[in-house]
Formats: sequence, C-alpha cells, structure tokens
Amino acid sequence: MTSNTGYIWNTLYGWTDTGSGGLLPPSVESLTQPIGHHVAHPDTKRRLHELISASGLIDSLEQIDAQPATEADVLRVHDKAHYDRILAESALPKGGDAGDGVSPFGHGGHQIALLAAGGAIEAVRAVVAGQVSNAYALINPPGHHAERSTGRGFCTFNNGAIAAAYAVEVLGLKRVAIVDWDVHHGNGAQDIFGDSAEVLNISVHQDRCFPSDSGFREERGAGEGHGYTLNVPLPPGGGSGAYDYAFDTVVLPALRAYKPELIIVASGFDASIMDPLARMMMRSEGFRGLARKLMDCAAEVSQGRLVCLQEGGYSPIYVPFCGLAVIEELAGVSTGTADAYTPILGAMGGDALLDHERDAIDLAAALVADIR
Ligand code: 3YP
Ligand code: ZN
Repeated sequence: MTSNTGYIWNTLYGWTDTGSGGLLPPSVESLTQPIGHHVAHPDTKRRLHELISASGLIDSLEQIDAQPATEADVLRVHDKAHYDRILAESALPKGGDAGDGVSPFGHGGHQIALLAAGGAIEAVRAVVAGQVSNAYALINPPGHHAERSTGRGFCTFNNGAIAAAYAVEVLGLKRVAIVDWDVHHGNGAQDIFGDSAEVLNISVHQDRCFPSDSGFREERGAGEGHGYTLNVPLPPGGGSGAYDYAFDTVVLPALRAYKPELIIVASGFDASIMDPLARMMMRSEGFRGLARKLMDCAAEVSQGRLVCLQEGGYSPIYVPFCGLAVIEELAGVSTGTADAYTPILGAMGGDALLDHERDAIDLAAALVADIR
C-alpha cells in the first residue's frame, strides 16, 4: 500500500495583515505602542513553510492547491450576517476586524480567509477520496475560535468546522472527530456542533487561558450532542507528560468509542514552551509523539484518515521545528533535521506527569463513558 501525505500552503496565507499593534490595536489614548510584528504575524507560519522546504521534507509531500471556499461552504457553519459583515469590512480601504476587536484583517482579507477554509476543505476531500493517506494544511488565518455568528481570537471563519461540515453534508460521512491540541479552547466547534452527535469535538487546552470563560469539563454539549463535546482543561505548566497522559487516557479512548470516519486535528503549536500566549511546556518531540498516537488510532478507527489544520502558534523561532516534527511523522520520513533548540529547551522539564495534572486528566477521563 502506498502512503503519501498531502500538504497545503499558499503564498497568500503569508499575507494576512494583522495590523500595527502587538496584540491590542495601537492607541495613543491607551498607550499601547505600535510595533512592527503583531504576535500573530503570518511570518511564523511562513517560516514553518520555509523549514518544510529547506529541510527537503517538501519533496516527500504531495502538494495540493487550495481553492477559496464558496459562500455555501461557509454558510454550513456561519450566519449569513457574519459572512456579509466580513465581506463588507474587507472592502473597506483598511479592512476590519473579525469580531472581537483583537482580530484585525486587511483590505481584501476575506479572500485569504476563504482560501484558508478552502484549504481545509481540500485537505479533507483529498484524504477522504484516498488521493493521500493523511494531510497537513498549513493554513492561515486560523479558525478554531470562530463561532456561528462571529470571528474571535484571530479567527475569521472556522476552517475546521467548515471542513467537518463539508465532510458530513457533501461527502456523506456520519461521524467526524475534531481533536484540538491548540493550547486555547476550541470554543468555535463547541458553539457550532454542540447539539450534534455527528461531530465529536475534543479540546485539550490550558485551563482558562483563552477564552477564559469556556472550555470547562462541565460543558458537554446539549440534546443529541450531549457527550460529544469533550473538554480536557490542563493546569498551566504541563508538557509532554501531561499531554501524553491526556491522549492515552481521554482522547484515544474517546476516539475508539466514537469510531469516527475522519479525524481532523486543530493543530496549534502554542502549547510550546516558547509561546508568548500560553504557559505550557511542549517541545517538538512532544508534538511528534501526539501525531504518532493519532496516526495509530486513525489506523484503527478511521482507515488512517487524519487531516491536520494549522491553528495558533506564536514563537517565530520555535513553531517551525514543532511543525516539521509533526509533518515528518505524518509522512513517515525523517529529514535528519535535529530540533536545534533541544539542547537549550530539553532540560527545562515538562516531560514528567505531575500529580495535579494526573488528577485533572482523570476527571476528564470519566466523561468518555457517554460516547457511543
Ligand atoms: C487571542 C487573544 C488573546 C489570546 C489569543 C489566542 C489566539 C489563539 O492562538 N488561539 O488558538
Ligand atoms: Zn491558540
């Protein structure tokens, strides 16, 4: 059996205009100074793409072109009012904001957002069609905070939800799982699919990081969707010890119980020890290990169908090594590229499971029983 890995990047993903603020918009009144590099500047993702290229890994990947998502694709998960507002603000000379005041986009930004959602769809289409065994879509802007009626947290449209809805409504799949290892809560899919059992939404995230008022274990979905929203909040400071235990005792058992036909990974690298927007301690080898676990589980339950979609990750120097490790693992290829930061980061801890991490994860493991 041939195995190949699809890969999606588009030059325009590197052209998102996140504005001249650092995180908050620059304001003389509030004394938030302008700065040349927004925390979510697209350079971080472009640098990941360039490591995929410079390492030679790109030669082992099947490059797939993204097409812009259509209005109908977006409206499977978003209100028309949200879609129309994004288009209208995108037409303004200086662009607009996706909805919460910290998610700026530039003139014409809707085109890049549609291309990100379209990249997610294309990756799912290629994997479900059997054209590739699995895929990594290095898309931008991200999507997992975008809710039915608004963008949020740097996200304009919910790429992962749009791709999951495409899989269900267009490709006819009955069960799709989203595994969100971005360090922030996957509130968007929870908002969009909370009342549905057709999409299992598992989010492993730093407890009360962002959004700080969601992502609790007690949020479990409603009606037919009860049990199919599964939140695994982790105490700050955890690394591969906590993540491995969370995957082994919650995420993988949930996937085995649900038996999805497709697994979509919301793949952020902001749980890394170098990230400015969270307080976790993952390193590249930790992410590689999570990819391995999901690949093995996908081989068991979903014919190997696994699609990773880029979400957050804000260390321009470290995200590339995390992404390289994951994509190498998906492709079953080693480029021989060592994580250059291991000597400096490897001794900082995070690999041992601590008691309070185990306790928090054990509480989430009890929620798996309601999945069938
Ligand atoms: C959005 C505003 C403050 C925290 C930030 C989180 C964005 C992100 O990476 N979400 O996954
Ligand atoms: Zn994030």
